[in-house]
Amino acid sequence: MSISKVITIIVHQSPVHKIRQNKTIWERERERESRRTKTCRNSKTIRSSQLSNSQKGFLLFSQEGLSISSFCANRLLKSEPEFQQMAAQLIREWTSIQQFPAATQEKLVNLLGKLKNEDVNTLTVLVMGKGGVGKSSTLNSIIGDRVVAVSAFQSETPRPMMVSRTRSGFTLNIIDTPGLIEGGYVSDQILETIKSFLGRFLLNKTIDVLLYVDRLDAYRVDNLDKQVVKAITDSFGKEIWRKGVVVLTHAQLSPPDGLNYEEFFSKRSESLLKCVRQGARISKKDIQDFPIPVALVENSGRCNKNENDEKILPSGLPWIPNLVHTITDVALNGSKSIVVDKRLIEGPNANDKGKLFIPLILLFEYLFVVKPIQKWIKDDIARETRPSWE
Ligand SMILES: Nc1nc2c(ncn2[C@@H]2O[C@H](COP(=O)(O)OP(=O)(O)OP(=O)(O)O)[C@@H](O)[C@H]2O)c(=O)[nH]1
Ligand SMILES: [Mg+2]
Repeated sequence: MSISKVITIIVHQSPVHKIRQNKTIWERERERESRRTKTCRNSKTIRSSQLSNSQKGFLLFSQEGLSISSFCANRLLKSEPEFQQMAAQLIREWTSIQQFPAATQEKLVNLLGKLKNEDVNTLTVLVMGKGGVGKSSTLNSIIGDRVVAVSAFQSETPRPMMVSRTRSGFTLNIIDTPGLIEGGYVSDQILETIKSFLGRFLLNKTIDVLLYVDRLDAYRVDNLDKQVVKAITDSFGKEIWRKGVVVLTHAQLSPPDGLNYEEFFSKRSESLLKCVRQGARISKKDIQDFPIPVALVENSGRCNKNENDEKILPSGLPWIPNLVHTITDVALNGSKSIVVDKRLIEGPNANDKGKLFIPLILLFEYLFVVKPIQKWIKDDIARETRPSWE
């Protein structure tokens, strides 16, 4: 019997399933659960061997959005590759779409219909960027549920995580990744973790859209931004930017004095797009042929809403359907999706690339710098005239 079947049975037979159908029992169970979570928090380590399979399955589902013992689930999943694998492969019905207001739901269903009409039945979106910029929050906003952990103060995404949802035969996969910077540099190790995750779960499948996330309310673009773009390009190829969307979070901001919102947005997006162009070494012509769209996002619960209860940008545009619309356009823009093959998984990453040239550079240095200097010193000594008192 497959692992997912076993878990489905466990969950259907678990009290959670029954509780969900009955609100008062559910409420009582939550109280009991919060007591259990406290006990978990107090115990220093949780070993998976201390848990039965049904408890593991139970925790797995709570990690995937049932919001029970998420603390315990987090701990278990962080330490258990086998269960990360199960979580990643779990495809669930996209029921949380019903959390959106009717107007948003209708637009989303229409967009999924548009993809299906073009024979696109699966869409895989890779979310990348620096740490703390709102990658996980954006994933949660698109799904309409808090499926991945979010934190203001520390990285809550230690390794990649794929969330898969189906609706009327269409599957949406979104891969959340850890921030690429560690200790002020692009981390090779994080890039390797992302690649090996893709190799495990998406081998010979495709990445159809890249969401490159940053904040709208950051005023400067620096060399580190360029390094992040370069690292993504070296790992996935220049072509990934043909499938790219620049996503700017914290969109509900007051621009600095002297600029109105539109001006601020256009300056910020221009400088980021320039950084992407330079970091990815894309020519001006290429970028004109394939402009990278920029989408604004406001993940905060304090985001303004319109009369239909949809979260809106300062311009009044409902941003969730707008973001999904942009994703759909990029998916259907005619350029090829990125195939996750062995070459991509095992290929060099940003910082490894130059290492191949190190022996050649050392040889060059020896032959054309060290050797001539040695010869020059020897000749000089030979030419030296001895003083008369010696
Ligand atoms: N006001 C506001 N806060 C946001 C927005 N997006 C994210 N945040 C907050 O920013 C903090 C970091 O968000 P995350 O979604 O965890 O960021 P991340 O990029 O996934 O972070 P790492 O996984 O650590 O790399 C959290 O406190 C979020 O609530 C946004 O659009 N507006
Ligand atoms: Mg995150």
